[in-house]
Amino acid sequence: MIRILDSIDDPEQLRKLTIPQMEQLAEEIRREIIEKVSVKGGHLAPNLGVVELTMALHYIFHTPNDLLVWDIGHQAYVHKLLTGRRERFHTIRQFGGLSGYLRRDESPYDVFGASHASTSISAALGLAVARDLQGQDFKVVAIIGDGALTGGMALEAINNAGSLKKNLIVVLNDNDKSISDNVGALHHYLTKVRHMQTTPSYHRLREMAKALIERLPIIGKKAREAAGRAETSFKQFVMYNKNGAIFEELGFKFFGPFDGHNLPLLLDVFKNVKQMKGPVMVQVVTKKGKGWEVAEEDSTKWHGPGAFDYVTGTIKKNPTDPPSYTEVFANTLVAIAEKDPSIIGITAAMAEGTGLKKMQQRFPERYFDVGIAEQHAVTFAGGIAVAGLCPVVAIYSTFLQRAYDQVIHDICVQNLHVVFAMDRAGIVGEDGPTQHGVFDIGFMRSIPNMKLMAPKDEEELRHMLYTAIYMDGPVGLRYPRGKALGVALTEELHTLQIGKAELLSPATCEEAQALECAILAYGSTVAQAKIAAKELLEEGIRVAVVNARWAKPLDEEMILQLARGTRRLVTIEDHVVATGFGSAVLELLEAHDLKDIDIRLIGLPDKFVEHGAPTILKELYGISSAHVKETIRAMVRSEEHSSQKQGVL
Ligand SMILES: Cc1ncc(C[n+]2csc(CCOP(=O)(O)OP(=O)(O)O)c2C)c(N)n1
Repeated sequence: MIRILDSIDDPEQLRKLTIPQMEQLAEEIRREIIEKVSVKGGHLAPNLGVVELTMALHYIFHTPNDLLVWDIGHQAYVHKLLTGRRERFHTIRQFGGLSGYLRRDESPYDVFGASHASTSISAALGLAVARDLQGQDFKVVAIIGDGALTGGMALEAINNAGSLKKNLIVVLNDNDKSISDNVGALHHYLTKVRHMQTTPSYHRLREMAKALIERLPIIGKKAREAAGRAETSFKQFVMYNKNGAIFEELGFKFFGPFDGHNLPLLLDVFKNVKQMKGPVMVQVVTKKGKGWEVAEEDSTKWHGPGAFDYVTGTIKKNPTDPPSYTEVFANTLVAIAEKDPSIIGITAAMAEGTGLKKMQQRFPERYFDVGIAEQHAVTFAGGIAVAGLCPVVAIYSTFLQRAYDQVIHDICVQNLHVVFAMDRAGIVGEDGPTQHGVFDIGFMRSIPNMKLMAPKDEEELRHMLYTAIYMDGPVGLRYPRGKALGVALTEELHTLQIGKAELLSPATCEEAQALECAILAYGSTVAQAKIAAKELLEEGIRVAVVNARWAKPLDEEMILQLARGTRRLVTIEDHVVATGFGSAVLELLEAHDLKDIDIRLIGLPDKFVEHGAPTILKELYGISSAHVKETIRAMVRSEEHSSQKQGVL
């Protein structure tokens, strides 16, 4: 059968379809997304939930002249399929392929890049203000989920938009879920609004709802039919009640909740709100995973699965794989919390991703999901620390960027004991530039009082967490995404000496000093350093390998000894070179006037690293044993060369 989807090269073709054709297209889009995402993984449930919503928006708004600003962009696969990217859709999230989020350089339909939450209303308001200043005439629509609405930025933007009174439409895609269950008072409030449809009080408000219809400038055929039909249809059409008034009080016209899978209804609603003046909010109720039973039943599991079998509905996983760093972190935290009632776990809407779900299950009273609110999470932890308890903020490195001032102003200035467990540090892979955690060493290292460490493997991660919990002041512990190394885990936890590196080979610093070079590796890159050293030995080049453990404080004594002995250092880290661990080593050499040490820093360049498999990206940017080897060979050769030259002279 010929698919309608194959004839949609841009939204203009969508606008020519009849309602039955659009309904068929919705099914084709769902199938396409399930099949293509199954190959390499990606965001599934959020996209299945917005098929009709996306179609209705592109149908009514004249994109790309009218602007759709998606929040996060993880739910923009349907948008991509409808805006000329269908043929490349199978490349999504792969190196050289389509991004898994929005990118202005990918399509004129991607109005504002995203992937971190809660930015859409701010960006849309900026676009609306600029439109008016420049005397232009187009619509601006922000589409934000109920999860993203818990982020402070979204509320700041609503506050601003409600008073600026610009023409701006905010579509609230309310599926009752963040990645896990949504949280917070605002969430409870929206739940109440949704449930009003089915409560007796609804009937008392029916008259009020009718009055609302009068406020709509166009009553479309479908809307009129819906309004005129039996009460159940009416309920589906439009609802206005005192609960929704919170947004009205803030200066928005509020409409909803509407069934987000009823295409004719959505078309009528958007046709109406398109005509309106001032800020408008439309609450659309959707189901995450809609149309695929397994994903509807457990949308958290299917939020962003890895590769899966779409026939059986099972996620592919190798049972012999070692645990992830996240799992080891979470198990260790719970084990420590078993004995220590002062431990508090805090997450900003990433209970599954950070492993803190385990804390929630074991110690619900000592676990806090604060919503997508990283800034609040950090200062909230500060309050807990002042009271003498031990908050552990488990957070992705990239999302900690959001809370930089809080880390400085609320935690470090006061030297509070807060543990930052920075998951997904380094190159994360397929989620790309906005999600790589490659700036954290730099932005944390530069803050007074902060201490920083990174483990070489999962066993060391456990002892580092223990160390972080039982030391003073602010401390950050970074560890990578994905599978750990599979090393054996010991029973007992112990603290590590603060600022002390581990010399992995040779056995003593004196022996190391006599070698040709020392590799100082931070965190997960120790593995590459070890391989490089072993292979160089086969070539007759003998190098020392140091597991640096600490980026702050550095093991100054060991690094200076090795520098003075070998005269050659190579640093390696899964982080940008600028401001990173290697830069810290350079600063140390400079401070001790060691200007003639041959030192090379291996890390990421001054550019945003694209998306793709971590192995591809690491190879490309030289975070690899091969690059360490090449670098050291070149150092040794260039010196041999220059000493030969000196001999000739
Ligand atoms: C600042 C920030 N913190 C955390 C995340 C991780 N994250 C990605 S999607 C998501 C849930 C978003 O929920 P919602 O906005 O309701 O969209 P839905 O997936 O339910 O459609 C979270 C927490 C993020 N993208 N940005």
